[in-house]
Amino acid sequence: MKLNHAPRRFAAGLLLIAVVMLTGCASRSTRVVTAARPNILFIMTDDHAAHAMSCYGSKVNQTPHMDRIASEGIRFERCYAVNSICTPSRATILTGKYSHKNGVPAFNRFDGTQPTVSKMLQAAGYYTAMLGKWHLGSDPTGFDYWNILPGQGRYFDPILYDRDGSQVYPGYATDVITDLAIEVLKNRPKDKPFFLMCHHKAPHRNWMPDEKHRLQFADRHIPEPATLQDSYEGRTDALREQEQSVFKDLTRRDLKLAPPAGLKPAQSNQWLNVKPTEVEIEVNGEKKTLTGEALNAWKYQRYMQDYLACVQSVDDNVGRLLDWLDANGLRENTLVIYTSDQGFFLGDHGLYDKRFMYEPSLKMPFLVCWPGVIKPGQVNDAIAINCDFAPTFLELAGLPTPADMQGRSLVPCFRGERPANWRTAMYYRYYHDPGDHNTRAHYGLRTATHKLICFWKKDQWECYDLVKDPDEMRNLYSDPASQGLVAQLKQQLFRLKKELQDEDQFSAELPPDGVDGPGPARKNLDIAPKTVFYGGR
Ligand SMILES: [Ca+2]
Repeated sequence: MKLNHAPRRFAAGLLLIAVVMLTGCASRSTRVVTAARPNILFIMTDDHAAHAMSCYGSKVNQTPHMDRIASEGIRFERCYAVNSICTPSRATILTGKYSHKNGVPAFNRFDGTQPTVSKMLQAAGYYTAMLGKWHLGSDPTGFDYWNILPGQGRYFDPILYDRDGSQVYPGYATDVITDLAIEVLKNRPKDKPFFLMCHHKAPHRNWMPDEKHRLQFADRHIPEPATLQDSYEGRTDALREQEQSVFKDLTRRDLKLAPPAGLKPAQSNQWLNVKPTEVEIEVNGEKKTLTGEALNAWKYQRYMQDYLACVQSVDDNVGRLLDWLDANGLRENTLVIYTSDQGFFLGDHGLYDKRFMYEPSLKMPFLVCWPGVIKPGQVNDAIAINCDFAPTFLELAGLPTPADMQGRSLVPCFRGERPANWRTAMYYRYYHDPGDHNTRAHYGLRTATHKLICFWKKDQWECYDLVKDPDEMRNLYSDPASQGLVAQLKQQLFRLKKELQDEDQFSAELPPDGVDGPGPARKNLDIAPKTVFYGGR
């Protein structure tokens, strides 16, 4: 295996800082270097958009505990998913590779025999553990301990399974997964650094909050985004054809409308899957039927109230974990990361879900703190991608990045540095077409200032000036004055596509679905989500 040794030097420097900080004596470094490799606590949620975090300037909620990670460490402003959907992002994080290299372009099963960062950390002496939402079809490899939700898992009384079998955990998934994370940390071998992936289900669809947080948001009016009523003028067919519209595609199940009494289970299911064009609600004891614009506005509120309530529970639980690290003397030598597998549309362009390369979906929140080593309160605008996470973990462990990983370590950025030849653009590719939301396949390029998107099956293009038009409303692709820009971006796009060895693998045919099917250790598990309905109000 050809190895890139440059990151090793960065790691050595960083470890030395940690050693000096921890021991006050560099001469003992040989013995202490191994001990000083930081613990890594990687907290990842599912579908948490950066613009639903106050440290990213949210207009809709406050996340004080996540903000604590940002204020004590570093907030990345430009961290992007290379394929904005759950399973592919998880495969990319584990392998440091794009979908066309790790074999997971859509909801297909991950081949766990391939090299992963968890295997490399484990071999280097880390205690490795994985908890919560895995969603890769095959069972985890490279972890000393794992306990995961089958498929999507459920919000209430979740089932998790490990090597030995499955168990129902009474309670709310976000609390349960945090409890389990604390248990793992308590029981870990103390003579090794740990790498813990703590993956929450929340705030994934269908956004089911616990009662405490639901009530916090139940009567709150959530401001609408400026692009909620986007008419898609000047854009390609893709926006008009998608089926992830807040107004048109939320089902009664998503909206938590209660099925009429007396329906048989199959009928009830059918009723819940309807995308309603009228909804009866009750206000101050009076029944009222909503249609048209009033119903649209109500759907947005219900969606966002539930989504944000799920996020709030995550924020509380992030606080619990940080407090636990503090109380147990682990903060100083634990690097904590908070991220999400991709972004999400919060009514932006009238949408929910992700998939598209537009900013709300492309952008991942990425916060890192490591007290004493990472200077507090930093904001970094280097273009980072989820392929970078694995090389980052490896450098923290003093390991080089294998040459076939497609990301670079972000550790220099933690120190406020921008390494020479850092990428000036990132490449994106989405495959799952038509998928669950009839989202057209596309690839594209994002630079610090512009974006070019190609919906390749129809040869339709979009181009945006992200400085003048951050909401991506004005497609410049056919604008006569922008033809030089478009040509230059196209050249860059195809150069990057070639460099990354994207030879249109999976463009004609996707591997079969497999992530929600029965895996080796989860036969006969009840994986159906249980929905709590609270009706119209
Ligand atoms: Ca996701």
